[in-house]
Amino acid sequence: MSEIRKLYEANGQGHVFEFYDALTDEEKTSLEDQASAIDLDEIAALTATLIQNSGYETSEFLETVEPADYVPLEKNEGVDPARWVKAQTKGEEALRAGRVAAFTVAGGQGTRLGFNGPKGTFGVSPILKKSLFQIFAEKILASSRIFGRPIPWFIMTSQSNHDDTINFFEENHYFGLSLDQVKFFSQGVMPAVNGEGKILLAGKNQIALSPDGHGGSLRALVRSGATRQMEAAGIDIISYFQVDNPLVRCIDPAFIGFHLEGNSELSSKMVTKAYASEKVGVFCQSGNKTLVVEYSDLPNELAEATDANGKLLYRSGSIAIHLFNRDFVDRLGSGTDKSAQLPFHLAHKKVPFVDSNGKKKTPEAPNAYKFEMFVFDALPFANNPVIIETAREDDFSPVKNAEGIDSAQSSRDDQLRQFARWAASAGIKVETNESGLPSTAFEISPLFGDTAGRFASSWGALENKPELTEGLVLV
Ligand code: UD2
Repeated sequence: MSEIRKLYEANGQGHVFEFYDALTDEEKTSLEDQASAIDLDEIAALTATLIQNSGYETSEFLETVEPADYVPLEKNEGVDPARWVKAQTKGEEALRAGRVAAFTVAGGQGTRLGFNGPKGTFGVSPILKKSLFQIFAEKILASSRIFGRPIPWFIMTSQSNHDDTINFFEENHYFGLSLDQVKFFSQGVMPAVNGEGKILLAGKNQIALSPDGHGGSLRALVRSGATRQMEAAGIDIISYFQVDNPLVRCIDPAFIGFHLEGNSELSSKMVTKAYASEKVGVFCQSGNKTLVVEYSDLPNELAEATDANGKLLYRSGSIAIHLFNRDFVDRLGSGTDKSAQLPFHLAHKKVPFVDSNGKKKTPEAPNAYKFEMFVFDALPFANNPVIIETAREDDFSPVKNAEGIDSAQSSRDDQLRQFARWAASAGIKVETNESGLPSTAFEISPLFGDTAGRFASSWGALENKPELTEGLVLV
């Protein structure tokens, strides 16, 4: 019996090799490789703490929790605009010095959207239906041109969408980026287990594996060699964003400036929550630690509490836009510092499996537990975390659902509203409804202008200014 099989037997997971003897040599090797990559002690510990003790411990800090501090937006009353100008300048310097890389987590399965393919390939722009990846690529290209340095872009995929993602970039010639500017790596996996902690088989030679959450990106950045490549290129700041948000400013100089000024290891953007029950995590403070409390963990009385001005007290919504210091990613992602490990969270899901007779079963109710890490759980380990406010309309309109809130439609409308604001501020007459939605649908490429100011200067430089007609695309 192979060593790995013995280890599984000794750990009460021998059933993983139940069909082993009937497998081909190739299948045997594949199963052994999958099995070797799993840390059985970790699975046993997670089963004992998370499944059998039912619960991720949030109650302790809730006794001492307070809203986290943040830098309010420049336009808010009482804010010194010079602070923002200084941050902008500092961030621009860092960009000109080539210290920043863009990083997208794109390993999620996108089940809620019901789209069959890597989510980044989903078309979202109003007229051209540009994919999320193309929009990010053009924003990164625009920043690269402005700051005179090709900004590297790291993309984390998962095993199931890795090849399709790379093929998409190849077919589209990297959207104008150079081939060596875009780097892909796949995130880690965790096995699904049943209520007793037994690892499930997805096939006779296949363990039921799923991505280890966006928090797995820290490990994956280190394991893939990405942080070493960054170090070699002189990059010490990683601009992190999710694949689902076409409005995100992939590279934001002022944010970078605040991060540097605060000597922060991990900085985050917040938006004021639209309403108490909005499904975003909330930035909180507990003692000297900053953390994000997921909406599902925030008790109603805290979610609904208001301050003296009637504003939500816990209003700092996390929109999953962060800046990481490369050193900090190395510290957490390498796993060498045992006191700084991201916790796993539990998801109870329907996972198809092979039963002990070798029959494939598709469960109708959740039958399995998956383990995922969340990237914002790195916050309590970070020195001097900085949180800045951002205008939702300039940074956040994710595509998560097939319809309704956070759908392709709502995100398209938000993109149109942004284009209309930029056009209006450049002196173009744009007819809008009371929500700011233009009556004429048009599109602005990030390469024409990626901010109101740069749009205005490109527009000003046009010799023959086109009419703002339905379907106009400014490239
Ligand atoms: C996330 C946050 C929520 C809020 C919101 C903003 C969590 C638990 N909640 O909600 O607080 O900030 O985003 O949009 O994160 N991904 C991977 N690998 C994985 C899992 C996810 O790369 O294993 C990526 C995925 O491709 C996507 C992002 O992480 O880009 C977010 O994942 P999600 O859709 O599961 O997060 P969501 O909407 O529940």
